[in-house]
Amino acid sequence: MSALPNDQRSQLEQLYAEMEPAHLTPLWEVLHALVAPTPNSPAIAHAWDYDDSRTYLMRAGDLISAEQAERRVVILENPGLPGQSAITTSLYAGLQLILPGEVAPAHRHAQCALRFVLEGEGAYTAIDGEKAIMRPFDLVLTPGWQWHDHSNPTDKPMIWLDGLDIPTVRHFDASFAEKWPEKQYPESVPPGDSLARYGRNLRPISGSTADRRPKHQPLFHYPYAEWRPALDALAASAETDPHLGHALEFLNPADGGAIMPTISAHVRLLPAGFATRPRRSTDGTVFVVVEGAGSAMIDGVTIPLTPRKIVAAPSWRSVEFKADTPLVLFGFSDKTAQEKLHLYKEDCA
Ligand code: GTQ
Repeated sequence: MSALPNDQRSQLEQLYAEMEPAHLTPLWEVLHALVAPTPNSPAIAHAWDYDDSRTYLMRAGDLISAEQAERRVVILENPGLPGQSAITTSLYAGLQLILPGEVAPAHRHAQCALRFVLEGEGAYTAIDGEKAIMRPFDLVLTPGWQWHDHSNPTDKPMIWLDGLDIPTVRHFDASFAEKWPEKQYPESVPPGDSLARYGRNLRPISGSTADRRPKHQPLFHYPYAEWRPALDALAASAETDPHLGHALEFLNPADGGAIMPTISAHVRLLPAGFATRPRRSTDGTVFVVVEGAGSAMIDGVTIPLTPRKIVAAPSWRSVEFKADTPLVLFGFSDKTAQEKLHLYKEDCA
């Protein structure tokens, strides 16, 4: 809105004051903030050091059990979104700890979750009674409304990064959640069953065991042992993309689309010495360093990258990565949700 003469301004202010008790407000004062010419996320670029964050998580482990907490998680809260339990405008992230012998009890909720394993080996998430036994840098999904409990039968702590669409579901006021009456949902099939059926670009044809999993979401475990060699194979056969390096998206084999309705996830490999060209996209993204060293530059701010560092890159901020050694990153965002709404945009310089 252009500047207004004082007299007009004071009469308008009088009108606003009288409108306010009727819960009416003037669009013209806020139009350009509401219908912004380009995205202007309140989220800010931020990085969490794993070892520092882990110290607090382990202290929580001394003070509250997984069962008491239901989920013992330290939330990674974006400094630009205080009090919102959000790492980007649409996504939530947290570090979850399961100590030896603990069970995080079975529940289900409308929200979709992913787990990206950061420490420990041999604990499992059970989804509708099927265990996914977790190893470092495995990706494990909990699609919406599926029963899940987490257990650690090993003698070492198990820690993973949770990524959920909590702010998205909150935006739509569509949250539902239920607890299962027992600690664990009854085991229904052997561990790894769905990976064997749907994880090799194959699927059962028919028969009584063909449809154990929901048709739209048959696979929920994407092991590091499979995705890491896939990145090397891609690097050996394809040119390096100037904006992404060598990048592969995790797919839902049911439809060839993103892993879950609201969350997309990918991995990328940047060869040693490689620097990406600047790129921005409307999907605020959470990155996790899997291996290597280098740096991220987000809107001109340099963030050193070391293993297990977690970085939030908000919507439409210019992102560049530089690899000092071969650098492997995992990333997740709301890209698939934005695509469904015809909102997604990217800009590669
Ligand atoms: O493991 O089910 O970080 O329900 C937040 C909410 C994890 C879970 C979180 C959850 C979970």
